[in-house]
Amino acid sequence: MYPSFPDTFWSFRHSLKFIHKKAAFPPLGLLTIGAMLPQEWSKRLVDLNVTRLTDEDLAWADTAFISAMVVQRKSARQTIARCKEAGLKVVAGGPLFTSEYEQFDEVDHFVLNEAELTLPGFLEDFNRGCAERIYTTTEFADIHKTPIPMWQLINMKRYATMSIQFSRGCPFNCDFCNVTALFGHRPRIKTSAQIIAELDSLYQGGWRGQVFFVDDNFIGNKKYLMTDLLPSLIEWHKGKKGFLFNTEASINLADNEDLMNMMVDAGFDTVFVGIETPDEDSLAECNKKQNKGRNLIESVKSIQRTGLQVQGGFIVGFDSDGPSIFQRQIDFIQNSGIVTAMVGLLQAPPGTKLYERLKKEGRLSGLLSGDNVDGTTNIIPKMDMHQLMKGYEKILHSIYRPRPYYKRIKTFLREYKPPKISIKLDFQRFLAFFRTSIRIGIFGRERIQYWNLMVWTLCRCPKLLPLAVTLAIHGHHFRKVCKL
Ligand code: B12
Repeated sequence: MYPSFPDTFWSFRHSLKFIHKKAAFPPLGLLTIGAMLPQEWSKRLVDLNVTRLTDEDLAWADTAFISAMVVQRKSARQTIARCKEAGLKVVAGGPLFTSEYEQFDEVDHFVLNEAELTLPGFLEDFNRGCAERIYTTTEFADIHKTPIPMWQLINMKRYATMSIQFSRGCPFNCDFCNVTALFGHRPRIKTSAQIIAELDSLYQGGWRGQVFFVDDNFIGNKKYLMTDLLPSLIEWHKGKKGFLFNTEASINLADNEDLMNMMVDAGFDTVFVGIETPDEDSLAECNKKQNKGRNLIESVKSIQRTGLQVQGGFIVGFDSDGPSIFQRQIDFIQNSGIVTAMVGLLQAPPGTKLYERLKKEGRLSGLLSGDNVDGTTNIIPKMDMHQLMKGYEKILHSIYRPRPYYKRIKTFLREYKPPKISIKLDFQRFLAFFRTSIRIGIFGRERIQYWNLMVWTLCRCPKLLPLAVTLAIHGHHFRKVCKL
């Protein structure tokens, strides 16, 4: 079972209706677990983001395996309660339970951390009828053994994007990020053969469209990428249409032109990068070495010029942030042409260096909401909280209101080199354009900016029209989530 997401930045809930999809991403953790459970077990996957949990589902099952992130906490509680009422055993795993299992008394068994390591022990005991309450480990798994996700458990048509994972872990040590604590400092990778097999299974399952490489940092092992995985992906793409990739990577991607070109040739069109802040002192404070001492705008633009759209994460609330930080962030975002800019307050997840420091300083307060873009935080900032909140709201207003948002799309499209590989304009995409033109182009308050962008794009580079429409749809979603 996969609990539902609230209406967040990354849920893309308000964008999905334009393309007639129910959820943005499938629950990759559960699909992977599905393939690790005994073959002879009958399995059903109930993703509450695309379907309802029925009484018939509950009557059919005898054990519920539940996965969630912290942001799904509320729905996870409700789902667990329903399963228990129906007399099911509940087995829980994934990020939410790994970080706060003590809060879930009703769960029968916790299989925490990476299931490659903890699930076999649980299954052995479970089959013998003597399963313990908690299975955990301090080791990191060898993902060469991770099986192909069991795509048969979902109806792919309900999702906007499919996901696959090439690596876990990140070579950097940003002090607010828990990735190294959770997944290690040395990136662990799958082989190219594993990735090609996963892509083949998606292709044979009928998927055509976007595939998200859900890596913490896709370029953690550049050597293997350039000598093995990317050449294999370039080869795999030949003769196949309708597949595009996106991923997450660090800004030093901009330093390697060959790597960027190979990614584009392999079918990548978007990359999410943690920019965080244009302030050098704040970058030093959080140990974001890879972003320091460089012209960040120029790095972003050189990635865009290669044919990769850059999405960016930004943070305010560092100790070094002064009152000018809000306008500096706004100017940076507008000038960089980062259309999808995720701006959050600094938060300190347990397990991070930042958490330990603020604990010592007595500057932690309350639980994390699990959504790092909802304007909440568990830290007591140096800056006055009221000033920080006001500044934060100012950033959201200044980057997502229609006028600056559409201006930023143009800044981006001016720089962006349209990649050779693209998804053809089929009937579904045409319908999405039609719906957008009615909902945004006629009824939306941003209609003037919308039509202006359409005409501008048609005249400048008609090939980029589908991208312009997609970004217009995302803007609509961001304004709804930010209540602008
Ligand atoms: C892809 C991804 C996303 C995607 C898609 C998420 C989705 N719906 O699938 C997007 C971009 C939307 C996203 C958004 C966010 N994300 Co995110 N995301 C990831 C990422 C990079 C990969 C997740 C993944 O698919 N992994 C691959 C699968 C195979 O791994 P897995 O799910 O962890 O499953 C393994 C184990 O956990 C376990 N397992 C999982 N479930 C179960 C269940 C059972 C029963 C068992 C036995 C075992 C088990 O077995 C699996 C194999 O080992 C992870 C980091 C990471 N490396 O995992 C962060 C991560 C999950 N995200 C995180 C966060 C905080 C967020 C956001 C709140 C942050 C934000 N930037 O705004 C948002 C919230 C989402 C929302 N809609 O509001 C945190 C979660 C922390 C927590 N304790 O909850 C993580 C861990 C990153 C981090 N630095 O801490 N995210």
